[in-house]
Amino acid sequence: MERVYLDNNATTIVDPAVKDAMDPFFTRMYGNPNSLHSFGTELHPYMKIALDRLYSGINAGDEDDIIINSCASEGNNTVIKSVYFDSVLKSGKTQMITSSIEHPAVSKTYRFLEELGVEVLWLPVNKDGIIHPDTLRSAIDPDKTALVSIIWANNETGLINPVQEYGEICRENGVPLHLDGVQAIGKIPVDMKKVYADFMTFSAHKFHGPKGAGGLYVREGNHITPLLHGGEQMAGLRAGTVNTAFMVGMGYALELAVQNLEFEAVEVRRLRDKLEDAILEIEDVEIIGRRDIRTPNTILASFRGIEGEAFLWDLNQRGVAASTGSACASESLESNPTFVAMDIAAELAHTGMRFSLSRYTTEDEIDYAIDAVKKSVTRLRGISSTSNNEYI
Ligand code: C6P
Repeated sequence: MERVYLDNNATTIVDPAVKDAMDPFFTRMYGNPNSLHSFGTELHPYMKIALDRLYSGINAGDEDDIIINSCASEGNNTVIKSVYFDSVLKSGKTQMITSSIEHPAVSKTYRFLEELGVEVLWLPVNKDGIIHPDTLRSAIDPDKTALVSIIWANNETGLINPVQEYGEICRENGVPLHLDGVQAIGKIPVDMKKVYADFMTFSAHKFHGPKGAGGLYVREGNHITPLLHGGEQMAGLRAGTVNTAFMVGMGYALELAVQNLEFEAVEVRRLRDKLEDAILEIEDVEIIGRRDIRTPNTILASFRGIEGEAFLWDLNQRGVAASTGSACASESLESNPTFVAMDIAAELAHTGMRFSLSRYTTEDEIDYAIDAVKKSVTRLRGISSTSNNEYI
């Protein structure tokens, strides 16, 4: 086996059928969809199909909006900054709520607003690694809170937050709720008629679509101040020529992802559990978060005594691609935010390894990865227990 890819929370392979669906829009139907001639107008039916697929993929209402953009980081920035412009600056609500386990696309945006004077409440997680609804209930203040933004499923642990309850709490208090849905879509059902959120972000490359394509769901009745001003694309809510190929690819990828949800829940989970059980046979290993409240594809494991970077390097030498945490933060030497938020002992803070599967992961790959992980742990623990370090 040459290489095994177990970093699907960072990005996924593009489904070949999605690639085929995108192909014509690079060299045959390459017009600007805003042009009035046929090169532009011939794209409209394909864009409509893509949008319909996105609406039905998340069960959005007809009057809701989906703004096509470049990635989830853009969607997260758009919502949070829009609320700052609309509510904090104009209506005087001074507080914004988020959690301590957000992706940097949310946490850094909140920190930026904090520097501008917004009072930010960083909700802690409970012992299960999720934000308990009561924590939100006691923090929210209808007179002060301008926005609640919480991650749906965490990218490092896969832990799923009780978002339906958040929706009810926010609705009762008249405070808008934004969900970062990036790691939920394609792994668990995402139904915007069941989950009452005002905004929800997603990114195509997490569900076998292209990189550089994302979407922002906006529930009917909510206002967005654009992050990008300019042309009238997306009804003036996001300027910039629409990447038709990527939009088509994202729509089709979501349709396929939804069709494969049962496969994720059964088969991807089975392979994940097989890997997890094998990891648990290794001494001094801790898996972060209960299995039953995690996305079916994700494991975050702490291997006591093994430094994450060294482990990653060793696994990579053996052809196994995993991750010490979020790919965006992999160059930072800070502790993994989930470990910090979950108050996991400091000596474990740099020992986490994330393994994330997809519907393309095979049984042979998992068997190979199990063997590689065990060999790697044996080697690295051997190194740290010998004073004469002959391996380095
Ligand atoms: N997380 C990870 O390794 P973009 O890249 O902008 O499409 O997605 C950003 C993003 C936002 N929210 C969540 C919950 C995410 O997981 C990500 C991407 C990857 O965990 C890459 S940093």
